Amino acid sequence: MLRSKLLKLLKENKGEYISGQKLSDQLNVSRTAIWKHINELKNEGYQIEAHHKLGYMLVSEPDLLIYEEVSPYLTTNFIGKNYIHKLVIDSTNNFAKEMASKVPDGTVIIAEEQIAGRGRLGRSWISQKGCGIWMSIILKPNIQPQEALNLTQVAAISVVKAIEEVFHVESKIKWPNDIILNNKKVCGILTEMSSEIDKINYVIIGIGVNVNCDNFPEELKGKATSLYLETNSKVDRKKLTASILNNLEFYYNAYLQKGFEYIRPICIEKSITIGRQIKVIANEGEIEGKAVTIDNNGSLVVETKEGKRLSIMSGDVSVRGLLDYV
Ligand code: BT5
Repeated sequence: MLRSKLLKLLKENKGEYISGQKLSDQLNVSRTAIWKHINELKNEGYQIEAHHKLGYMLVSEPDLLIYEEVSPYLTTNFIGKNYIHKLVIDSTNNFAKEMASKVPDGTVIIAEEQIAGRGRLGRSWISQKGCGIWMSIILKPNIQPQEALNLTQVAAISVVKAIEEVFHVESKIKWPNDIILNNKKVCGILTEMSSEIDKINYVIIGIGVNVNCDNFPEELKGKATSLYLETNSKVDRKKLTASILNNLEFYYNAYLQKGFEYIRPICIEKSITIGRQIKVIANEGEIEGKAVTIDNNGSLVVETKEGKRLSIMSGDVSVRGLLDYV
């Protein structure tokens, strides 16, 4: 990949000129080819100064989640090796669905803006331009379809760990798919799959993180937040994207090799739901009670007023004292 190699050289010499001749010698291509690629990079937002004698100097990189910007922080073996970046898309989960059968395990689709970002049950997900991480990861695990719900938990702990690693702030998981920071939602996860009765074709994990967003529509005020709003400083989306993917590969492998028991203690430790009074809208109807634990299958165990213990595989949970349940 000439482009990546050229960018690497420019980055290594950031703030200094590197001659066109040196670039063409090192990359073994003509100076015209270098010039063409430099122009392409400029069009993408790289600020590159060109001097007829001194050559080219990289001044700044664009704030885009393109592969060349995220990959220096990636330590994965398969997640993100195939990486598709879009400036605008309807929904990365929709695009992932169209691509899933044709692309390798671990493919990442990421967009700067979604115009029809989706939540669960047909709800919408606000995904403003350039301020968040809107991405979908295609996985092809050899597990039973009913176990795929565990992957939402795998993704949730990966996001929590990544936020901790990069920004040293502790977020919590509102079972099963929300990440909460200071009592507001900073990230949502949408897991979708295609399967036969006993075999998964693919799972799509859609992750939306509000990173540098500084305003939300009226209906989300008081409910949604961003890392920027909570930490008061603009945050590096590239590092966070890579860290989420690094953690995801780690916990996904651990889950596949050691089972849900391995990640269960982390899900419990990071849960904001357990120990609190909750309301769940589940297949079984509306259930009210205290969230007691997460069991070995990843289900939420709820104890009702009558002292009955119920295991819930999936559902919409409101936690008393949090967001809209008071
Ligand atoms: C979710 O659904 O939280 C899943 C969100 C998944 C988004 C990612 S982005 C990449 C990928 N591509 C997609 O199209 N989707 C995934 P749910 O639990 O149903 O929550 C949806 C609710 O969250 C909405 O009804 C709003 O109340 C609220 N909401 C919408 N946008 C938000 C935002 N940016 N931040 C916080 N809350 C939001």
